[in-house]
Amino acid sequence: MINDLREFLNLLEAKKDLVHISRPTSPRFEIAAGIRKTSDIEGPALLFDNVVGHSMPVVGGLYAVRRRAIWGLETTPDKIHSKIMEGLKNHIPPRLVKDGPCKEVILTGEDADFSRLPICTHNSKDAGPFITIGLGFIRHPDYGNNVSISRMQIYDGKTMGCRSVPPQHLGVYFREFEAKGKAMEVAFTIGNDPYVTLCSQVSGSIFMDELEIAGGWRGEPVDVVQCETIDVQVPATSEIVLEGELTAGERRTEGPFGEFPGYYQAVTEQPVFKLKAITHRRNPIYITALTGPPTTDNHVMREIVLEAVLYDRIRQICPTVRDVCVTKGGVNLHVVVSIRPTFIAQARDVMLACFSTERIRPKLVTVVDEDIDPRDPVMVEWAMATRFQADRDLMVLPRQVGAPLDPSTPAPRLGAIMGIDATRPYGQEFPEVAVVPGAEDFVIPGWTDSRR
Ligand SMILES: Cc1cc2nc3c(=O)[nH]c(=O)nc-3n(C[C@H](O)[C@H](O)[C@H](O)COP(=O)(O)O)c2cc1C
Ligand SMILES: [Mn+2]
Repeated sequence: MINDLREFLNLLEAKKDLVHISRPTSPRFEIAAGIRKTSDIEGPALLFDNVVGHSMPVVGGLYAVRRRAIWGLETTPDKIHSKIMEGLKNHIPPRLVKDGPCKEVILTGEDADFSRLPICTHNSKDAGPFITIGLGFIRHPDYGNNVSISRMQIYDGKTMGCRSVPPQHLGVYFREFEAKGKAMEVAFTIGNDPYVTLCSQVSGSIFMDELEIAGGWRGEPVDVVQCETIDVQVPATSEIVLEGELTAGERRTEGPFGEFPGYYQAVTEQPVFKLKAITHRRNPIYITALTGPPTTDNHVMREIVLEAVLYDRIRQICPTVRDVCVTKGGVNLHVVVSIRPTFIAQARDVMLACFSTERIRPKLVTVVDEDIDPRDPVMVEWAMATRFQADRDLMVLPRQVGAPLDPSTPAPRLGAIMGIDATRPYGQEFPEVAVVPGAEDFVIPGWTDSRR
């Protein structure tokens, strides 16, 4: 069982999927450049051991490829959907323990300062350094605990901007505190095990505590400790914990920042986080993640959870679903579903199921037959080219709730959604696929097949 970030890094080291960068590397653009490069070539995770101006190492690109997210949850590609659903259905609440490694060093007062951390600047026009993979822990008297990632822009040693926009839960909680004139206590953890990290990507009911899902994935509770200065609990093995609060009635300019659709997000006014304490492990490891054009950590972390949630929903109306793929280029907005249709227009049913899944708004759902691997873009395109007719098989629903930050929409979150039925016409004669016998098993001496 992977219990913290360090154990995950050790596992990757053993799998030769972690490379140390030991020359001096700047947190301004240079670390991000390394992450961009390794993300583009599906390369290893990077551990920057020698960060200019800091003694803390920085890990980057940890979730930039699917294989590492799957290893992180200690499962395999064919079991990933069921593994994720197991946790979503069998919640195990966290266990409060007295002490944990994240309390080995406690910094308060003047010692609590963001300048101690190697916070990175990523894209050339970003407003400055951003914490990009901090897990926000909050609690609400009625809704309970919540875990989610929000990026944060550093203003100075004690303050940062926190992008929080409803229906995202952090934004909803905060506005309720603010309406009562109260600050909202928040702890951001940096550097967690993959279970805790990925549970932050489940967007379900506001009453759900995402840490219970991490417990479900683990098969045992996540140990949490009470924070020093606020009434919030955080995973005991976190590398770094930032304790503080979002102040009521205060906003500050946040952005620009290169966002998940791949473009700079417009500057907006966002709530302000005031730092009260930093606690960390001895020799802590800082982590940063990239967001921007596909594929980045941000896309992979979300895709893994979205696929499982969609798969489970589709399976209820179409038990003959084979697989669901949130595609690589689609910035989490394009979905391909492979099914064996059992009645007419079932592909359209599948599209509607995807479009009506809670808080998930694909922009395009393509449905293909069971013989098409939805993870193979060539075969998906082949199905579209040969089994789909636009006048008959295209479904366009205008003016729906669109994706946040999609720059092509006429108004924020308002957009058209589209379904493509690339399954063979149901119940009609259709030409048979041409097959060469024996090709799968044919060995070409000295040549390994890299395509599949
Ligand atoms: C690396 C990374 C960065 C993210 N940054 C943000 C962000 O700045 N703002 C935001 O609303 N969501 C962000 N997200 C997505 C949310 O964490 C995600 O939608 C989460 O499920 C929301 O949790 P909630 O349902 O409790 O609101 C990010 C996700 C990842 C993987
Ligand atoms: Mn939530």
